[in-house]
Amino acid sequence: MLEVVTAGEPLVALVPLERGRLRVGKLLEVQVGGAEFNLAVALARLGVGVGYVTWLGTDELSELILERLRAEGVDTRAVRRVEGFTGVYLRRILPLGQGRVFYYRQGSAASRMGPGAFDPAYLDGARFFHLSGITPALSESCRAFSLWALAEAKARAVRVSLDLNHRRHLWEGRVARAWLEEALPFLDLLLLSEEDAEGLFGEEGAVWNLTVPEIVLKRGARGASARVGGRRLEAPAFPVEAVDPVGAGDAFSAGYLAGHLWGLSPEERLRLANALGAFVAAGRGDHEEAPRKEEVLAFLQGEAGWRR
Ligand code: KDG
Repeated sequence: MLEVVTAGEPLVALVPLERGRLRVGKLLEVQVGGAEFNLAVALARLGVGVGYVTWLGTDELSELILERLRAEGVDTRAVRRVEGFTGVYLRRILPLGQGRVFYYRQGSAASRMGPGAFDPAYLDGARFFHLSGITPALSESCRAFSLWALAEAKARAVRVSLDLNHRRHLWEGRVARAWLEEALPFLDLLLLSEEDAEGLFGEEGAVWNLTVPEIVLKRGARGASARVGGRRLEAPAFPVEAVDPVGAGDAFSAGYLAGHLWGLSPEERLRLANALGAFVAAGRGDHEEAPRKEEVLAFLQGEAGWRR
């Protein structure tokens, strides 16, 4: 039984083994990323039944992605193979910690998804449909796909969550905001980073006025805040040495969704989400360090705000 269905573009991530400029030559590790892919893996490790929707090409990298999904126990029945290639992204971290990504993804198989890219009956019975704001930024057809999929989920009484994940290299803030206006009526849960809140709305406070029943603001090392119904909440982060924070936000969102599925209180959902974010930020890779359910529960036991 699928509890969560998510849709998006997987990317092969080329991650340098050490910090520094790529132009001088660095060893790169081949990993897999993509915001929804990371979330799907993190949920599967928590024991949540999760299905991933995408279009994969016919190249070797598509095989790698499919293998990884299967190995992690993510349902792939709605993955479609089409002519085309897999998107790639290259990471660079300078010695003082400034990170940057370089995308090679325009025209990829997944970026050609559009309305009808999967059979919407796949959503039947799911508790959540999850999307990131990266998918609508990929192409005009993906923009249409995202709104179509949100409407299909809503029509099937599947709750909808969106992780805004604004990627400035893909679309301007003005365009992202216009899309969000269209998506808002479908949303039950909006997750976004503090940086996106300030970048897109000018000031963080404006986010709390959006008409979404539940809003979660990720503050990285400063924890998280939420508005659930009319109630405002705060939760501190777990202190970690951030080795590679890319993907920590996706793990956070996975933890928050799992908290809903496990019937946790809003406070506990935030604790669980912060813990998942900490696990992933403390290791290399976009999702490699996402914990199993028993690992994260053992970590949380004895922590303030955790009574299970
Ligand atoms: O949240 C992590 C993602 O940003 C990363 O895995 C790659 O999906 C990605 C993107 O489009 O930047």
